[in-house]
Amino acid sequence: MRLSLPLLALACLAPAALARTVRVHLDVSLGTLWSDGTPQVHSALVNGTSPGPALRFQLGDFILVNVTNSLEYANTTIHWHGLSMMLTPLVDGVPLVTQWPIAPNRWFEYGFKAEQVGTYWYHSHVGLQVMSAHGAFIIEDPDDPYADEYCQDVPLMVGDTFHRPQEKILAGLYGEPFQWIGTAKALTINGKMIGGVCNETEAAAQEVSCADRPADGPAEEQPHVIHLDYEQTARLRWIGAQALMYQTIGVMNHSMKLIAADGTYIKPMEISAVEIAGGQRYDTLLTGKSEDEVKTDGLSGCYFIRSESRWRESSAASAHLWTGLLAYPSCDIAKALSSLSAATSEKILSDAVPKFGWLTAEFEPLEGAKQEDTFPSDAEVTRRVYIDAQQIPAGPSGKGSRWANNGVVYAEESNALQNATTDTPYLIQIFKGEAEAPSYSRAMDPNQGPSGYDPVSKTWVAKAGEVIDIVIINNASATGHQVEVHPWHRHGDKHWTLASGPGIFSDAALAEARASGFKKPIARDTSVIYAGPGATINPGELLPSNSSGGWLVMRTKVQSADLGAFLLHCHIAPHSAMGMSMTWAMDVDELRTSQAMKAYSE
Ligand SMILES: [Cu+2]
Repeated sequence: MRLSLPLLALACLAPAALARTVRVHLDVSLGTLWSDGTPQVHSALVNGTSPGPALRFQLGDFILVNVTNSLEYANTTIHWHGLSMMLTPLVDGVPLVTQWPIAPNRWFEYGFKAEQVGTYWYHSHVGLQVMSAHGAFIIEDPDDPYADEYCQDVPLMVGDTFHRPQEKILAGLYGEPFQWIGTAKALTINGKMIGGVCNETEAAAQEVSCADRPADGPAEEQPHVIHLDYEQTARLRWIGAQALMYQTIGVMNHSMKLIAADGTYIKPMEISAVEIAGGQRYDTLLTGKSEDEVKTDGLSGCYFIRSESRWRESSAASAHLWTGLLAYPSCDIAKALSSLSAATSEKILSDAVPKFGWLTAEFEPLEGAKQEDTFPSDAEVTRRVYIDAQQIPAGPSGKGSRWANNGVVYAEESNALQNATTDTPYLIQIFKGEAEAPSYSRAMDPNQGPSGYDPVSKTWVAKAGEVIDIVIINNASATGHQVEVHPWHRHGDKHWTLASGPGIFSDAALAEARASGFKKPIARDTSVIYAGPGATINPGELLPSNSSGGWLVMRTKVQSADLGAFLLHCHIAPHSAMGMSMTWAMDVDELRTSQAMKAYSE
């Protein structure tokens, strides 16, 4: 018995960091998912599953990922969400921005260094494949300040399901009349939830039957179970891989310690549930109860994980779900699962009426932790760029719909559904010095329109060393007048969430928000723009078109090591596909003339 203690201590030690080269192979293919009981045919999978494998690396690893495209109908790419792509902008994985997309039966080799510790993820960046072609990407920290506190490390991919093939959803989004994806049929964790039943009508609409479900029970059918011993601590890495639904997630009768956001350590906060939007990550520590406490609770050691939608309401009870299970040694898992009915329409987690901004105004970096970047002061800001984001009518009939940033609609659809393309990616245009390539001088020409935008290449252009406050304005839709909640994700480097607020943006509103919160902004890669009056949460209070329901300021520093062509986009998959995305060209002149690029052109 005495031997077990030192053995346990050994198991908790982090492995010594060594410089390594690590090779991974990811294959993107098509398959049918049964996450919530109803099939979803033609789902893009990674290595045959969704989520794909959780990848783990050590800081300093050189990572080589060979991606093969086994999709029959579409191109693909893989994006490394949250990683800076320092000096490797060609492998950021965005079709026709950083690379030619990978055609069916072709492959692409991604190579980059693990430069940042924390919780990240990978996903396809073509069409709506991100909905299922994704997985965790974790870089372990040799100086993890919490290393002694936990023995178990659990990636939890937060998801949602829609019961229609991705290419049909995409065709509907681009259709006239425009057809919205609709609210999610279910919320999931690691591609699973509890008590799903097969909807025969929805299965038949996809030309399959509920009886086609594999009888041997694929892993997708069982909910995710976290096995926890009494008084032990698990690090839970919540990864916002959902296509649409903003969610709040809690473990019944347990609180958690929130320790990191998008790979940045923050001053710990005790929370009862984590609120997460698509693209975001939160790390929490969950400490197990004692055996006595578990007995007192009278739940046989089985504590369900609860996922509820926020900001986007659903009439279906399925928006509020039991999605996983925390099981102590005394838990009889089969019995617990069979005794639980999946859906209830009741909201039982905190903030049933969502609170603007959740806790983000209180986030501060963890003092003493080794963090990558320091917050640039107001004096360092070189300019401010305003982005008016709005849903607009589109197409000859006016019955289509797109999302526009300052009136510009990003278009990926021209290449997403084809098998090959002859267009040249922005980054290659820059390297070659082509006339149509992004141009800083055009972008800064006041006669060309809003500062920072190059209308010829349709890109926003910046220079190394600049610190730019990007002010996103959450305009009411020009079609339906509603205001939604959007997670804005910047590729290429993190930004600081300077502040956000409801209503119309002004310097006074910014000053007020910073006086009451956002004292020490944190660096992250996905910040939510919330919706104040007129949001979908209050459907009776619609704003007139062109009124703002909220604003967000993302402070961005263009670092000389992080140059390239990078997207800044909404991480709601259908919004991004509908054009809610911008290409930012970070120092095209430097890229064109630097030694590395000279080598490219020779
Ligand atoms: Cu959006």
